[in-house]
Amino acid sequence: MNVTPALAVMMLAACACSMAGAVPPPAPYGAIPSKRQLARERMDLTAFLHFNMNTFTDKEWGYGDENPILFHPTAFNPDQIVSTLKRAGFKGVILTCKHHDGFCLWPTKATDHSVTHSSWMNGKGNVVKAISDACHRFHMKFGVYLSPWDRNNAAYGTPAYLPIYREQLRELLTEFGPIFEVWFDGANGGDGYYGGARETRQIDRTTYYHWPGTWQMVRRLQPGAAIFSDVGPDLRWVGNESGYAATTCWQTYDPVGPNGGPAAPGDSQYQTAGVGTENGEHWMPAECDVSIRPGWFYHADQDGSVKSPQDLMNLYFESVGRGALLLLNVPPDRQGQLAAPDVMAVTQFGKNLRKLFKVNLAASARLHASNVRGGDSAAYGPDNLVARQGRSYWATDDGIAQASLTVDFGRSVAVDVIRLREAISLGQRIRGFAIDVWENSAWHEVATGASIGNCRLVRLGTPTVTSRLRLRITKSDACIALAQFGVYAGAGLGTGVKP
Ligand code: FUL
Repeated sequence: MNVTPALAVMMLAACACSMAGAVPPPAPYGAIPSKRQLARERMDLTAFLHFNMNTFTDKEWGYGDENPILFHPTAFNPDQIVSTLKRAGFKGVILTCKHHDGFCLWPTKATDHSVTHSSWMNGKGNVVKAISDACHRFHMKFGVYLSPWDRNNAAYGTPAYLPIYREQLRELLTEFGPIFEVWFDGANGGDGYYGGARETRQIDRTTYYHWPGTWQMVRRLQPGAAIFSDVGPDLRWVGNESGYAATTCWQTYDPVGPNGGPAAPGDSQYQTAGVGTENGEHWMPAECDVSIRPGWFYHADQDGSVKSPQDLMNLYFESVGRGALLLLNVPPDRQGQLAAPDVMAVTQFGKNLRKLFKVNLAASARLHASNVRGGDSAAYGPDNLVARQGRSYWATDDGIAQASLTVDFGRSVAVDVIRLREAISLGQRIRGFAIDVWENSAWHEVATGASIGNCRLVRLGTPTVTSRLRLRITKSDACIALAQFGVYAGAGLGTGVKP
């Protein structure tokens, strides 16, 4: 045998482990998440706050010539906004600090087009500070959206704009405490006011913003922040604004430009992002952004078109339930508060979600795995799948890529929803699974799927009464490392369209 230095280290490690009686953990497989990605993936549900000039002009995209005095919330209440979302179960909010029209919600020194020139609070208001302070008070994370496109700025389209954009970003990253996510929009260039020029300006989306340098700035000033764009680097846009990922959605993604070359925000084959790249080089989970209303900004005439709690539950299953993250936009109104229909919808949705996942029926069942790594049940046994805390998991021996887990409830239970999570710090390994229920003295397959990743929710369509359930991992690229198995009787809450 040709013993390379790396192999020698592995042999020594294996030897040391067996001498100590401990079974070594599975080696990571393929791309693995960074610490910041892992932290971000633990926040399944976050809220977008589209609140800016458009709220007051009743537009979706302002031209950039809006008079700053128009920004005038009559009863701005950051605590109402943040506490409502917190109670509903959201883990953080991302505020549109500047949308495409260029109006800045904080007193930036990089442009005059800001709250400083608004009539609101005599120009002394600061929405970014007020929302970020409320987030800190309510233990919510705070993130920023800073539109790269600026239809107000005279310099937009010339090299002079980049330092202005970066200065705005620097202010946001240094003046408002820890930031959990920076959201870079892909909408870029076109017609606008541009300091009075009122013309169309196109930019080269790949080179104009010097994205690697801009992202580097985020890394330096907020190392914990996840960077979102069409092409990551930490989170990818899912490729639609309707809030769903593909049924099979990989945590890895290798973005490609429209002509097969390098990709950039606003310049990628985004249609492929819903599925991602199986076995891709980059760990880059999908984020699904969607609005609770038809528009991103508040419009009074859409008060009757707010998504229902059941709509929101479906979105949760089609995003988080497919391994992606859900970023739900809940836009404040002209008072500067969340409107009553939105408050009702998110509050009820949050209650339903908590009720659905309150009791894991598998936690009181007998679990049996067809293979346990090294026979070490304490370290890698199936009971780890229902442990409430810690980062433990069920693992199989190296080379065992198919295995089953049997859950014996000891009585008949009505099963509605199943939740699976891989131990993603070891990479995405599983490529196929099936769920069987025990009926009339035989196993019957009731669901199959390919990707699991951070989270996979399986709805059985209608609650199924059974005393036993079986999970079969039918395909895996490396030995299995599964972190959670949850079985829930959702009292019909999870029922709906089967994934
Ligand atoms: C899009 C923007 O053009 C919309 O106005 C909105 O901000 C959405 C989240 O992203 O690209």
